Amino acid sequence: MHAPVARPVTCPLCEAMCGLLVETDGGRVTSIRGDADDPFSRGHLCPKAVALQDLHEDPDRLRQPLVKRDGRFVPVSWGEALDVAARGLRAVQRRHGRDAVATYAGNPTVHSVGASLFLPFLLRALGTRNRYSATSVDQLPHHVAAATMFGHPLLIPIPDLDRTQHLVIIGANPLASNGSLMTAPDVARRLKAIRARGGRVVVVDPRRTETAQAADAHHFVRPGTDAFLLLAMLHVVLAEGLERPSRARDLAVELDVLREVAAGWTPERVAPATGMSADAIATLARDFAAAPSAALYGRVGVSMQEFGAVSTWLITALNLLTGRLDEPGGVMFTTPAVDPVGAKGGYAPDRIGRWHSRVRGLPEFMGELPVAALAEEIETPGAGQVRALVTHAGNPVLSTPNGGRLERALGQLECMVSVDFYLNETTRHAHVILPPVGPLEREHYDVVFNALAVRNVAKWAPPLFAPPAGAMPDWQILSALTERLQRGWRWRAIKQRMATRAMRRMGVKGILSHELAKGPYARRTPGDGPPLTMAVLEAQPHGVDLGALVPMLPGRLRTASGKIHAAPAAIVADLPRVARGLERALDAVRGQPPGTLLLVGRRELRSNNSWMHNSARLVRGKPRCTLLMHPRDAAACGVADGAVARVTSRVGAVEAPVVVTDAMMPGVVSLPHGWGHGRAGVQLRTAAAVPGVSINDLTDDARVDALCGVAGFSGTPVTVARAGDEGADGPVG
Ligand SMILES: Nc1nc2c(c(=O)[nH]1)N[C@H]1C(S)=C(S)[C@@H](COP(=O)(O)OP(=O)(O)OC[C@H]3O[C@@H](n4cnc5c(=O)[nH]c(N)nc54)[C@H](O)[C@@H]3O)O[C@H]1N2
Ligand SMILES: Nc1nc2c(c(=O)[nH]1)N[C@H]1C(S)=C(S)[C@@H](COP(=O)(O)OP(=O)(O)OC[C@H]3O[C@@H](n4cnc5c(=O)[nH]c(N)nc54)[C@H](O)[C@@H]3O)O[C@H]1N2
Ligand code: SF4
Ligand SMILES: [Mo]
Repeated sequence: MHAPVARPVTCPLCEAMCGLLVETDGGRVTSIRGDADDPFSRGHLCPKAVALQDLHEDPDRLRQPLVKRDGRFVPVSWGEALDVAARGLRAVQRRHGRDAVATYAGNPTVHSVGASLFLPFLLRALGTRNRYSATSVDQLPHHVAAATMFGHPLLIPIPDLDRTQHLVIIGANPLASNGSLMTAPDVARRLKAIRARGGRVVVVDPRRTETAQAADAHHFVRPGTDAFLLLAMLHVVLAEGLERPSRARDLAVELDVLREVAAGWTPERVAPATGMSADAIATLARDFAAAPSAALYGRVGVSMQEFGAVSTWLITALNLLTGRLDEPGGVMFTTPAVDPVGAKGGYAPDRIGRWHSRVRGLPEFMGELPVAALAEEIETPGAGQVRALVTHAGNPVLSTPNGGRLERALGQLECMVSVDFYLNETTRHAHVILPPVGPLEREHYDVVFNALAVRNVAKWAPPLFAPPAGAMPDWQILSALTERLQRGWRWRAIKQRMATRAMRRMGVKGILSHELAKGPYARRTPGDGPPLTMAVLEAQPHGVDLGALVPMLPGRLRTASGKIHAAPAAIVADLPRVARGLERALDAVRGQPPGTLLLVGRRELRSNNSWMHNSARLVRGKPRCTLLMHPRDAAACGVADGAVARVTSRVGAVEAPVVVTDAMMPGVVSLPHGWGHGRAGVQLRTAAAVPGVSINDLTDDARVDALCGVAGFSGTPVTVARAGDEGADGPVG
């Protein structure tokens, strides 16, 4: 008989890193609860945590590699699957050149320590410039601002949530998302604590979100106009002398450029475009600047838009000018035990566009191209055309703009290899699917999210379950594929091959031990605690608290100048485009074509991008893939609450049930992303029964931030009508 045992693990689903206690009996999960002994999450968990059991047990989760033969997937051995994959990719590269193979890395890659350590080797072995990832439908602008201002794309300042007295949240809904670029388990408690200590929380969002309802104040803002709003806030701060001296400010150059930039951007000028009154804008800036401590925080609502990079930069510039950067209660840099920033200058330079996409000329950043360009790179003939694709932990058919077009393009690939444990909307187009073990069958350490957390912490968890015989974690699949691709390389590539082998021999734990020894806690003095080693982490399985964030400047800067660039030239050069954008936005509010509404996305607590809808307990209840509309707009479009609406954009149309609510800003509608599981050939039985539609059958791949190429999801123009009222034009998602 087995006695049940409860072991601490970390939830890998979102950025919050909640500690969980998972009780198992034999090979089965018997319960999942919050780990009260985790020093960071202190017992918190959300409804998704228990769904880890469903994921573990899911009969639809792939456990054996699949190869497509005559249009049907057949299970094969690992050796055969890896051989077929490597042969297919090498054949395409031999015939058409290295860039003919594209790669796409999805979001769970960064939640898997093994994958994040070993994917780079595969990318190097492929040596293609057609590298894509979820970054360009997400946080790319944050990396652009961090790299150009501080010298490294991962030097993203994090709100010091537990000490701030004033938090302004622009385009984020942490009560649903559990926080992003702000790892903070139990964000609801932490926001409540701000108010309990006399501080304020202010939300700027085109929807009165869960977070807005729990805040002191909420302002509706017209989607895509945050850059105008932030420029006006900068104007107010400078015109009214609300700057504050600080150590960070003493390290900054180009402050005079900020002054030039802000001239003319008065609240009165931008107010009609943003939908906020000039008074409200000025008050927002004044209150922020006057608070004893404050953090201005923006997330996907401001980064996934046409002025994403400018908006993200302005947020940091405002924090800098008002003395909030690198100060307790403001926005601060982390000191992670395993440091992805590294000792020297950036692993990626601060330049944007060292090369460009072939068809549209979109810029490279950090070695990647914007995924909005992937479909056209596959479709457009000529030298350099993409003819093969490797996806890792990604579902771009549902998560990238105009996913329908990408989906059609995938059908035309000569070879597609997916490392993924579901046969879903994307992987069904693959020729080979290589399924890794599930999250409870692999080790866990958050290399990425510890570098983005509101507190310095570290935690290691060995695999909860031994992987089934023959099964492999991501890192073993990736290194096995890499080694096959390296076979037959000439002597000049020997070094790379040796490096891959050496890393593979070290394994994930060995690499982490090595990195810990190079990290900031390796030589702690006894007063601060023992030097942080793997042995210490193993002895403290609930996690090790390394303290609140501490001021890190100037030591943390990685710019060549050793200074903070308050107004990086590459970003400032984009301001004329922003000015034109304002004129366009002003024209639009004056004479918007009747019936045009602006579409935004949303998340809710029981979702996790596109891939957890196969858990019955997470999809139970009322339909959640609904179109939220203001009563005025619903009336104007002739749709009633509960009716099915047809939503049409330049690129497609979908039908979704309507929820009429004054939580929406008039003129704006909201659909969640990650749905659309009704496609044939998808092996997601639970999800397929509540399929919803994909917002990305409406979003437009032509709408990107021209500066960095991030998808411009926010504010996609759409029309809405009662389903069945219009002629049958365009595809239905
Ligand atoms: N439950 C759940 N949690 C998740 C995820 C999930 O899918 N489900 N996904 C995870 C991932 S990958 C990420 S990146 C994070 C994202 O975390 P968040 O950034 O908090 O994401 P959202 O909850 O989508 O909040 C974005 C908000 O921006 C608003 N918005 C849209 N357009 C605009 C605009 O133009 N301006 C402004 N000011 N606001 C706008 C939307 O109305 C929405 O309320 O969440 C993570 N956590
Ligand atoms: N319109 C609109 N579009 C959006 C967003 C939005 O707010 N609005 N949000 C964007 C954001 S922030 C993000 S991050 C992207 C996400 O976009 P993607 O990263 O492309 O997609 P996910 O939905 O995260 O799908 C993850 C895939 O990884 C697989 N998987 C899960 N765990 C593992 C693992 O450990 N190993 C491997 N190999 N596979 C695994 C799942 O089966 C699934 O196929 O979507 C973006 N798209
Ligand atoms: S908030 Fe939920 S999904 Fe995110 S880490 Fe915690 S338990 Fe997991
Ligand atoms: Mo994301």
